[in-house]
Amino acid sequence: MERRAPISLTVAAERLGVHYMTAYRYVRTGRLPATRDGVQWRVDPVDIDRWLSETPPPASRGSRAGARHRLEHRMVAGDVVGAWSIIERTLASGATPAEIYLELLIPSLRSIGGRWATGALSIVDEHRASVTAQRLIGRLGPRFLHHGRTRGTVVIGAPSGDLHALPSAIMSDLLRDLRFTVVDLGAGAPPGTFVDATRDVSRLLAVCVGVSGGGCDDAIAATVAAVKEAGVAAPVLVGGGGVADADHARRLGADGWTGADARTALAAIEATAPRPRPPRPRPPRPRT
Ligand code: B12
Repeated sequence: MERRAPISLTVAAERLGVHYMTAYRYVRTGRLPATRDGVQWRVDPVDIDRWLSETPPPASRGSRAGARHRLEHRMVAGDVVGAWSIIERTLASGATPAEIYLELLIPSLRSIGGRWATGALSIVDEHRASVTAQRLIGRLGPRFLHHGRTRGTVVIGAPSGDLHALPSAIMSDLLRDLRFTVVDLGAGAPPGTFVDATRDVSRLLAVCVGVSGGGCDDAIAATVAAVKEAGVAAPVLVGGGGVADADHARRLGADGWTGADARTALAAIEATAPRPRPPRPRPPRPRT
């Protein structure tokens, strides 16, 4: 295996998600191996990986943060059964399926992406974690389906060239939970596919193009243009990590920007829909 360069204690603390002084205490008490380089402490990234995989955060054992931490490590290990049991336990302790996505799965995926970007995880780890996430989403999906009339239809997907399918799958479930009908096109959908998906749907509210990384501007612009040229009246919203801000979205021809986060995206999409009808008041019971 390729040897990675030692890292400073500041970087080690960041990766462990603790304050510098806490990491320093781990070193001074011998819990985290480190070597002296002049006045600096140096830590082997392998020891950080070992620590993260073996040590649940002590302050949060049994808590949502602890579950998130354990989930991330089961995902990286490709352990679907272990990962699912963490989700089941969290659901049993009162979490909603939406909270599983917003507080456990999305932060875990983001953390895995960050650790991959800094070299702490390999591309194999990232792929294994993505496939595990896919299976977890498959098991959670049915829990977001509700009976009854929906608020309208949303077409969602990632454009040609973007291989990230998990964001639109997760967003689709969260939208179904909010009582929308969703046509999820997944990753790499060509402009014509977005157009075709808008045909014959009931009460189309929005066409949403989500992009996870940069470099997809041409594909997004082509998708927006194709939907507009087809005469689709519903707004086209773009967002995700690959669209920097509302100005960027406008330059791509879109009607709106969803932000780069699931919560802002849900709010932007919800704003295109009529407000849900409040529950009908029950008629008063006749007095006997
Ligand atoms: C899993 C993953 C992959 C998997 C995807 C597997 C799959 N089936 O989806 C694989 C391994 C294939 C992959 C490939 C690559 N990836 Co990748 N990947 C990730 C990772 C770890 C998780 C993505 C994910 O599902 N996140 C969970 C979702 C739910 O969170 P989210 O991405 O923040 O998405 C939210 C927003 O987009 C938001 N949203 C806001 N508005 C809207 C609107 C709509 C319509 C939608 C749908 C969503 C949305 O909702 C989402 C929910 O919160 C991210 C890390 C990260 N930060 O997320 C990197 C990441 C997105 N990948 C990255 C990179 C660089 C790549 C590669 C270029 C790597 C390479 N050199 O090959 C390729 C690109 C391939 C391509 N052509 O697209 C970078 C992008 C950096 C950038 N800004 O450009 C990230 C951020 C990693 C990093 N930290 O550097 N990747």
